[in-house]
Amino acid sequence: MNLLLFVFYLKFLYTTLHMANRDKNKKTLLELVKQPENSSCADCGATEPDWASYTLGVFVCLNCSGTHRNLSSISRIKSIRLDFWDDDLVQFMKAHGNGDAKDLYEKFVPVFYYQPQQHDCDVLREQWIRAKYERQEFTEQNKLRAYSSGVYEGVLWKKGKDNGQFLKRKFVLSEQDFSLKYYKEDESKGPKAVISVQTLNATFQPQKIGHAHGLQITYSVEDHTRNLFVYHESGQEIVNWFNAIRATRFAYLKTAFPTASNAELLPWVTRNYLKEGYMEKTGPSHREPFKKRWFILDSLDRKLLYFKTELDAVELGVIFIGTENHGYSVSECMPKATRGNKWKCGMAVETPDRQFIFMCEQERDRKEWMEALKFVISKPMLPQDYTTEANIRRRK
Ligand SMILES: *[C@@H]1O[C@H](CO)[C@@H](O)[C@H](O)[C@H]1NC(C)=O
Ligand SMILES: *[C@@H]1O[C@H](CO)[C@@H](O)[C@H](O)[C@H]1NC(C)=O
Ligand SMILES: *[C@@H]1O[C@H](CO)[C@@H](O)[C@H](O)[C@H]1NC(C)=O
Ligand SMILES: CC(=O)N[C@H]1CO[C@H](CO)[C@@H](O)[C@@H]1O
Ligand SMILES: [Zn+2]
Repeated sequence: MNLLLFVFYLKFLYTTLHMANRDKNKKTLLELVKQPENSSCADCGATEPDWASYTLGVFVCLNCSGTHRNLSSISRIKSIRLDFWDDDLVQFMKAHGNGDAKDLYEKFVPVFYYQPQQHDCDVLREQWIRAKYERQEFTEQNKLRAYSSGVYEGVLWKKGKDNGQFLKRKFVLSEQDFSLKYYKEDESKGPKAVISVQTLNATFQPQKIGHAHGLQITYSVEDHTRNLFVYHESGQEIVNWFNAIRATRFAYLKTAFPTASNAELLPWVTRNYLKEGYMEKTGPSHREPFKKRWFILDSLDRKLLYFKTELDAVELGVIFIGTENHGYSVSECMPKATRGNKWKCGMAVETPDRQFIFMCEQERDRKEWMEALKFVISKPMLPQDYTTEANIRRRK
C-alpha cells in the first residue's frame, strides 16, 4: 500500500474511534444529568442544566455557568451538548455530581442564609456561587464569621428624602436590642433613626433603585410603612447585609415565638412582594380625578399598600385584603367616569367598607394584579390577620 494512503487510513480509523468515544461520552453525560440530583442546576435549581463545571463536578444552568466562567481559577465550564468531552473529564463528572457537591460545599449553610433561586437577581446568585466555591464559607461550621458576633455595621449609600441623592450613612444592626440604627456624618448626635427588627423586611430591587446592588429595607412605625433604599459598591458586602438582616430577624423570631419550628419561621425572615407596580386610583366617590400611585401587594400580611412614587419613603395608604366570606372580591370593571385618567384597564376591589377602582396601563398588568389579589383572597385568614384588619380599619 502506498504510504500516504496508509497514513490517511490510520487517521480515518483514529477519527472514527475518537468520534465514537465522544458520542459515548456525551451519552454518558446526558444520562447523568437526567438523574434526580443532577437534573436541576447545582446553584439555582433551574431545571435541565445544560452545562457542567469539570473541575467542581457540578451540572449548572446557562445563567450560573456565566458566573462560573468568572471564577476561572476554580471552575472550568463546558456545554454538555455542544462541547467535546474527553474520557478523563467524563470519569471525573461520573465520580462527583450535584449531590456530592452539596454535601461538601453546602454542608454548613446557616438556616437563615438565603439560597437564591433561578429568578433571583444577579448579585444574589453570583455571591451565592462565590460564597460556596470561592470563599468556601459553608464547608466548615461557623466559618461564616460576619454575623456570629450579633452586631453588623458598615457604611451604605442611602437615598436621601429630599433630592433623591444617595448619601453615605453608617448603619449598625444589633442582636442585643434587635435594632437597626443609622447615623449622619456627625455620629456624636446619636442615631438618625432606631428601627425595630420586629417589622424589618429587606428585598433586592436593582431596577427600581437603579443600581445592581440596590436593597429596599421596609419597616413600620405605628402601623405606617416606611422604606429605605440603600446599596453598596461591593456585591459581597450588600449580600452580607441582606443575610445579616435575615440572621437578626431569625434570632428575633426565635425569641418572640420560642415554640415555632424553623420551617414555620423562615417565610417571615424576609420576603418578596407578590406584585408591585403603578396603577391609577380615584377617591371614595369615584368622581375624584385618577392619580398614578405605586402599589405593593404583601401576601403574607394581606396588605395592598400605595405610595406616591416607587421610591417614596412613606406610604400614602393601605388596604387590607381579606377573604370572599368576609366581603372581599376583585373584578374587571369599566368605570362610567373615565374622564381625567390616562389608563383604561379597570379593576374593582370590593372591601366591606368601600369599593376601590384602579386603572392599569395594559391588559397584562390588569390580569397580573387580578391574579395576585385573587390569590390573597383565596388564602384562609390566620388569627393575626384579624388583628391587622382591625388596626387598618380603625385608622380610616
Ligand atoms: C463576570 O465578571 C464581569 C466583570 O467583573 C461582570 O461584568 C459580569 O457581570 C460577570 N458575570 C457574571 C455572570 O457574574
Ligand atoms: C448524579 O451524577 C453523579 C455523577 O455526576 C452520580 O454519581 C450520581 O449518582 C447522580 N445522581 C443520581 C441521583 O443518580
Ligand atoms: C438569567 O437570569 C436573568 C435574571 O438575572 C433572568 O431574567 C433570565 O430569565 C435567566 N435565564 C435563564 C435561562 O434562567
Ligand atoms: C412594612 C412591612 O411589610 N413589614 C412587615 C415585615 O415582615 C413582618 C413579618 O415578617 C411583618 O410583621 C411586617 O408588617
Ligand atoms: Zn443556575
